[in-house]
Amino acid sequence: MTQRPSITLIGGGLVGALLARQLARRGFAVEVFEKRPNPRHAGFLGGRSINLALAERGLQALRTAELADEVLQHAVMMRGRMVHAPDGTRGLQRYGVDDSEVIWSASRSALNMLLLDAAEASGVRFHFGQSLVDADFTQGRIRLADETGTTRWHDAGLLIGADGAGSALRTAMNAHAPLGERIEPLGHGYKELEIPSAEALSPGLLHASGGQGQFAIEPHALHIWPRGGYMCIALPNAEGSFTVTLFLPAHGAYPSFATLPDVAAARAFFAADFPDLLPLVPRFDADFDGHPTGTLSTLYLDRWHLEGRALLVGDAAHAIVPFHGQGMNCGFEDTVTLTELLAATPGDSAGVFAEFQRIRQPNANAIAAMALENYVEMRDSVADPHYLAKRALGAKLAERAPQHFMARYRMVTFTHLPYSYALERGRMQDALLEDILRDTPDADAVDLDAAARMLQARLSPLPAQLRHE
Ligand code: FAD
Ligand code: E1W
Repeated sequence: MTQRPSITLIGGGLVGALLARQLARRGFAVEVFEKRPNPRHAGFLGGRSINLALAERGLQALRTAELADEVLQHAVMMRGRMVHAPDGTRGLQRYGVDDSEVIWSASRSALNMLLLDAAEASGVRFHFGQSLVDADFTQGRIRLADETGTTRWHDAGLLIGADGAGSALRTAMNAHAPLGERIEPLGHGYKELEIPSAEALSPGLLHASGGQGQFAIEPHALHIWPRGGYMCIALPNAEGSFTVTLFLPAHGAYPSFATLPDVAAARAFFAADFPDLLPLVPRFDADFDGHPTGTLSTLYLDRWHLEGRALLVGDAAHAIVPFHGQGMNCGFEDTVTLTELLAATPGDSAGVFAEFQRIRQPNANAIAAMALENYVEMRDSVADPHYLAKRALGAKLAERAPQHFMARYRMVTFTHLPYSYALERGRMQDALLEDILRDTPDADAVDLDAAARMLQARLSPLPAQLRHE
């Protein structure tokens, strides 16, 4: 039998906890050092709710860990995007034809706790309140600080960093041998606000908004208020509330976070640009003042590993902007690839780490690019006639020739096709749509038989097995 190295994971967040579970189930001894205190202890509960969209890739990883059903029990189904136009009208654009193509809103803290419980049940040992501050890769040791700031050295096994976008393991690796780090700030920040459950809002408002049971607005949707250079979104929480996120330029001309110096200015901006949303956020002032303004960047590295000694996964290796809702989903895919590779050749960590990067880096780069593009698409193009014509023609072609055309959003969100394939295929499909619309700008006037023939001549069929490989 091949010797299985013991594994030292840094970070017990979403990706670290799931990876720990997967590795333990494959027979690895895993210990995890997590900076924050144990979230399952009293004191943590009752914090504000932040949620994330879980899509097919993340779900598939959870299935391999036998956790998908349990996660979905606590999640809220989102059937499509509900677009709230500046004039107050709204409309649901379904993500798929039926409820087999939906995404799920999950509570970040509940999901994290479920994954910690599951990893522990598989034999993982967690050390909370222990943050990595340094690593000695020659000696195979890490330096840890406890909550009092006291540090100690600890003999580490194979080191894996799942410690997020600000990874301390990455900093230590980079000091040992440069990783070719490049951080590209988006220049936009975000602020989280809360729409309480309908019963917590006034009865008058409940009536005015249509009274969706305990939810103030349609629960089974991802809500978007596109406004050109910026936008708000809202995702439902199982308890009936919604978490709203305002995305806005950090600096520059009004409106930007820099031009909203106090909460009165922020409220005036909201009243002018999101008049239908503001009444649903009764604690606007406290939320805006009390919640930090988040920053957004894309992280690119030339190398994710230090020979066979240390590897970065999840946001620590490839943090992206959140506009495709794929950061966690991508990190969850990482855990499946890495676990398979390590289980296949546990004695060759250098080979495994290199192979992991070879497989995952092109995909991480592809979703990074698509996430950036989706911000522009979300906030601006929803009202752009050319964009709408392209989308309409794409929908017609997908119906007419489903083996040859699939919207990029669907490839990313509802299949396991590599992200790099979705990006490349999307470019080719886009070029075709542009060519057709150059001659016939009105999507309804396009000769669909001719367009389908052109599509079949120019593009190879999509892979046959689309949903489950
Ligand atoms: P993290 O979740 O950041 O976890 C890192 C862990 O490491 C934390 O527990 C942290 O405490 C710990 N840690 C940090 N430093 C140390 C240290 N020195 N020592 C020990 N432990 C340490 N993704 C989606 O798929 N869908 C979405 O809808 C979505 N929405 C998003 C919205 C926003 C506004 C943002 C910012 C991101 C969103 N994402 C979404 C992305 C998602 O949050 C990340 O991709 C995901 O959290 C990455 O998981 P991770 O485990 O790699 O990192
Ligand atoms: C999803 C934070 C976040 C999370 C998401 C999405 C968006 C916009 C944002 C992309 C999307 C689920 N998206 N939704 N509708 N069109 N594109 O699909 O997760 Cl801002």
